[in-house]
Amino acid sequence: MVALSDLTPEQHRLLSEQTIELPSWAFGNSGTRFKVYGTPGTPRDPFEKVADAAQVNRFTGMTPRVSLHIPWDETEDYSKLRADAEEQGISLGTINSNVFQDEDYKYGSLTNSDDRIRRKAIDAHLHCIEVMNQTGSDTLKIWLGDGTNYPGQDSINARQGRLAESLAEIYAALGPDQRLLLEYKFFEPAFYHTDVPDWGTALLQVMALGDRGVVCLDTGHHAPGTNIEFIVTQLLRAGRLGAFDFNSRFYADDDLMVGAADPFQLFRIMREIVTYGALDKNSGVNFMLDQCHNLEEKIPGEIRSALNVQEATAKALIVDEEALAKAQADHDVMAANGIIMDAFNTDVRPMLAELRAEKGIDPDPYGAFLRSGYLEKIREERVGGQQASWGA
Ligand code: AOS
Ligand code: ZN
Ligand code: ZN
Repeated sequence: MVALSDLTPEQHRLLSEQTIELPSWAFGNSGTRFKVYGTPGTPRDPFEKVADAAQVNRFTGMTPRVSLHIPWDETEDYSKLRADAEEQGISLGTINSNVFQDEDYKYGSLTNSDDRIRRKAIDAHLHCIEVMNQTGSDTLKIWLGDGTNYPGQDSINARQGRLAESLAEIYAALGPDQRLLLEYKFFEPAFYHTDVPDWGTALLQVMALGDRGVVCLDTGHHAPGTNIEFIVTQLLRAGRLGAFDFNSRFYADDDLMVGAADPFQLFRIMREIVTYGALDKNSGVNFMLDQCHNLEEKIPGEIRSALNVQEATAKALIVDEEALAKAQADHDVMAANGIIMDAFNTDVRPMLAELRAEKGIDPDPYGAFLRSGYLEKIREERVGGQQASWGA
């Protein structure tokens, strides 16, 4: 066990200031291609999604931003949405574009050889930038479903060229304080080749844009067995790790609660973040969730996920650095690994309960939310909640 008083003031500050951004779509209904199960009380519009996100922040004290998805969260009045969020103690974060749910994008969006369709996809991003200007968002996140299913279907090279040109036009429309965050994913919906399949492609594409081009690492977007923490360090070293989309996977892009499938992997990722000095809120790395709660209640699912990241972070912070440095210098493999495992196996939950008490929130966020009566209230008030997406 470890107590808050065991931490250095710097460790204490980092833990206390850590924030996680919530995805609006996690509050909507979602499912697989087989079935979407609804949850009573699901939000019917972006205002209700914001209200639910504010609840997660109220009980965890660490999720003060919510990402929007355009057009799923399209509204007439973004300044009202912004004011509503602020009134509830949160802000509107990253804006996610969507160029994967329109018939026109069947053969690609920003990579499409048809000028009309490519124009439409670029314009959809320019619209997202207009939204960002109203919501006060500083990041445009782009994930593309673009790719092909069969060799010969299209030229991989030509598509990379069109992608670069499209991104350059979008990047040029960003304000000086806005970033372009490009997300990669190795497959799905395309099965032969994907146009942004890996961190190398994403990195090359954003480096060609300029300093405000960064990469989003979604933990579920890698082949099984990939050493994700290695990629984290590579992107940090390049100064281009813009954000995480945290979630868990057992198979592919499962979008399950982060820390549910492999808490040790999450710990190893946070360990790279901590040792690189990238936990600080000014590091430029945004810690976001990208999850879908198909079976579980959505707000409790988001609360559990935030707490899982917080626990992994605390464990990454309490590693005995001095002993580890000595073991590494001595090439004492067993000792070094033992020190890391000691931290991972430490129960940090009582310390985090202390941290919450210090912030004036309930030490048990999950239980406190269930006791609050909010779920019962929205189940009664909201009828016919919104679907988030297919396997987002
Ligand atoms: C898709 O697989 C990606 O993970 C996206 O980050 C994300 O889920 C999407 O923007 C929501 O549609
Ligand atoms: Zn994602
Ligand atoms: Zn995904």
